[in-house]
Amino acid sequence: MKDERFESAKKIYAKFGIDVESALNKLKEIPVSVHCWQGDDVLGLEGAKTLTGGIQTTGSYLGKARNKEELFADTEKAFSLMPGKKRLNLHASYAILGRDTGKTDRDAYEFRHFEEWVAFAEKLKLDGIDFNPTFFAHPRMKDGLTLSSPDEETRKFWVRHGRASLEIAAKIGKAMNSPALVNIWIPDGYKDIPADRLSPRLRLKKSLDEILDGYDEKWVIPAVESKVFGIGVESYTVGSNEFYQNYAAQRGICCLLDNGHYHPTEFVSDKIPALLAFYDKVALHVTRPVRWDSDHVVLLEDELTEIAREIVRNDAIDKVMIGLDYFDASINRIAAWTTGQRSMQKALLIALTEPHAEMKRLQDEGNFTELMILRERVKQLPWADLWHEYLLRQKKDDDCYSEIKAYENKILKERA
Ligand code: RNT
Ligand code: ZN
Repeated sequence: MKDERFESAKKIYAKFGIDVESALNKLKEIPVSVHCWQGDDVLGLEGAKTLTGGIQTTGSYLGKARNKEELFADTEKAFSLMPGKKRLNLHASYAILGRDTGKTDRDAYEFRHFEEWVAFAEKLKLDGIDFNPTFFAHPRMKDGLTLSSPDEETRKFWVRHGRASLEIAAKIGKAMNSPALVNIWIPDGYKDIPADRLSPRLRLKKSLDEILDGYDEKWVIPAVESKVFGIGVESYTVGSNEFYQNYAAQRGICCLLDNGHYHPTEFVSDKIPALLAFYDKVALHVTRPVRWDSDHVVLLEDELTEIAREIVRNDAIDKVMIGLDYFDASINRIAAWTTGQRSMQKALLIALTEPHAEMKRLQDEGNFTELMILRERVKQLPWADLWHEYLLRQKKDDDCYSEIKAYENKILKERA
C-alpha cells in the first residue's frame, strides 16, 4: 500500500518542479564520514586518561566505551541507527597496539595497528575510512606545541607521526578501495600574547612540507584544518585560517573547514563556495558551536541547512567531503552520534528538494521580490513527509530512543 503522506508530499513538490524520487536516491548515496571519537570522549585506545590540546568534553553520562571491544560494539550500534552511506572517521589515537603497547609510539604506528578497524568497516559495508593523525593528548607535546615547536626533537617526532599517518592512510584507502581523507589539525598556540607570531608559522610550514614530501596521491587526500582559538591557547593559533588556506593553495592540497573554528559571525556556508572557486575538493567538520567551539551534537539548524544548500546547489556533492566532529559526554553517546548524523541527512534532504535553478534565475534577473516570496514558500514544503519515507526505505525508525535506551539498560549500565 502506498504511503499517503509521501504521495501527497510528492504532488506538492511536483508543483515546484521537484522530483522527490531522484532526491531520495541521491541522499542515500552522499557519504557522511562519522567520527569514531563520540563514543569515548575522544580518549582513544592508547590508555589516555585526559584530553589535552585545547579541546574538551564535558559531562559524565554512563557507559563511555573503555576499550576496543566496547567501542566497536557501540559504534556498530550507532551506525545501525544511521540512514544513508557512511564512512568511518578514525584518529591515530585509536590504534590497536596489542603486543606493541608501551613499546611503539605514534611516530612508528603502522597499518597493522588499524587492520581491525578496516575489518570492522568492511563488515559494516562502509564506503571508506578517513584518517587523522593525532597531534594532541600526548606527552611529546612540548609547551603545548607539536609541528611548530622550536624544539627540533619535538618537531621531528610529530613530523614522523604525520608521515606515518599518510602511509597508514594510503594502505587503508587501498584496502577500502576508496581514498582516505587525511586531516591535519594541531593544537599549537599560545595562551598569552606571543613575542613572535611568524617563526612558529614558518616552522609549521616546514613541518608540513616534510610530512607531505612524497605521499600516495591515489589513495590519500591530505587536508589542513584551521582554528581560531582553543582552551588555554586563547591569544594565538599557529594554524590559522589564512595560514592554512594559503598553504593548501600553494601545495595543491585540501582545506578542511570546521564550523566551530571561526568567529561567531562568520559562516562556513559562505566559505564553501569561496573555496569551490579555487579548489577541486573541500572537506568539512560539521559541528555545533555554542558560544565557542563547544562541539555540541549537530542539530537541524539554519546554518546546517545552509551548509547543505551550498553543497547541493553548487553541484558539489562529489567535491565536498562531509565529516562530523562533535563530542558530548553529558547524554547517551549513541543518541548523540545518531542524532548528529541524522540531522546532517535531514539538512541534505531539505537542500536536495528545493528549486535552486529557479531561485538562481530570479537572483540573476534581479527579481528579489519574487525570490523572497518563493524562498519563504519553500520553507513550508513538507520535507518531513519525505524523511518519513526515506527512513522507511532505509529500514530505520524515526523514534530511535527506545532502541538506544534498551542498549543502555542492557550494555552501557554494566560499565560501572
Ligand atoms: C579540534 C578540531 C579537531 C578535533 C578532532 C578530534 O578543535 O576540531 O578536528 O575535534 O580531530
Ligand atoms: Zn574539527
